[in-house]
Amino acid sequence: MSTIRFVHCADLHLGAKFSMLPRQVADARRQCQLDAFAAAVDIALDDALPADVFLIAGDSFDAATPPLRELSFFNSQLRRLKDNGVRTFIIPGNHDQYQPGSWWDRSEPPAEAVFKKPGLHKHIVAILELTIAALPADPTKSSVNLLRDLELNIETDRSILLLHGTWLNFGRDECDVEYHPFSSDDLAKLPVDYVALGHFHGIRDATPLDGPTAFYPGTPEAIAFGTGCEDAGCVIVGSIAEDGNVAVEQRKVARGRHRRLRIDCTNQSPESLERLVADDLARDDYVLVELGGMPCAETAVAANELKEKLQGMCAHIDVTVEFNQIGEIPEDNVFFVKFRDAIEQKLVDAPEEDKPKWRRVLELGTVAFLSA
Ligand SMILES: [Mn+2]
Repeated sequence: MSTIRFVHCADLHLGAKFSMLPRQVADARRQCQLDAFAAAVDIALDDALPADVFLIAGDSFDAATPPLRELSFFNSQLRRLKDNGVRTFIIPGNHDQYQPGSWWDRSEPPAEAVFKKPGLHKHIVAILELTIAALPADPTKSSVNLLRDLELNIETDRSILLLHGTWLNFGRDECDVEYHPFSSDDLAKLPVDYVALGHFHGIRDATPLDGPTAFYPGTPEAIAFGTGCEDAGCVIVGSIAEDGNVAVEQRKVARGRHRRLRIDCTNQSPESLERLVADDLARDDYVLVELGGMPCAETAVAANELKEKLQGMCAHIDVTVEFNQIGEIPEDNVFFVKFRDAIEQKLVDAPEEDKPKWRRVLELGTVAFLSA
């Protein structure tokens, strides 16, 4: 008996729409998804440490009917694994859920096993003394905790469970859809060595205090801004030793990084605002900047030019501007207009070190006018 090596990925969401991005950028992101999946397969085929099994814990595709390009790419990567002796195990998720007659029935991915239908499945790989157990989702009963009354008997020395669902102890559902929820206590009771989870889009260690190692790898390539996607871009590479000892590490496969920056512009100068966004900007970043607060006039102008200024520094940047009230004082309020024009003139004339003070005067004065 030798050490078992595995690669665990989930939530590939191949063919995602990326509807928040312009069409060309969305196309490029879909290509990045395919590249990230191929990178995960490359890791499994690593000459020095090839994997024995490749696990996909749900949501291989973004939709129940995947686009043909994605479907054939997916199958070609599974073929690479199979041709090199790596056994692939797949469960559907809530996005690519199984229905009789769906593509899961029409397309036969070249995997060792696709666990499609609801219920407990067990697949023994005798040569590895390994059981792969799976609890594919039941779309008609997605609020049911599949672990609560589970009777799982394992007859081999080593075992892995595949499950797509919401880990309740994380505090919130990162995917907005609570799906086959379970708790850390449920995980702790499982008689397996490793739980290969899917559904959350960031990498999460769900290992209970006393129980099997359990991980969400997150999406290999981020598909949205927020909802865990800041921590996306990885797969889990792990091993189960002869004594059942499990070791895992995360491996980056993503090319791009999705980042959402929320900035209160109230006390920012144009320069400090630009620095806040630009400082840690990388070529392959997809960035959504949400500007709020109540900036001075100079910063408000700079905010509107931010996108143009920074778009060459990253793959894509979008800036939304939602400032409080400042524009809502009517221009026919002559006292306010006089005050504002006078302070803005001060801002132009004042030496650099005095400008923050005048910005503050403008802010406070505006607030005073607003509440008058
Ligand atoms: Mn999901």
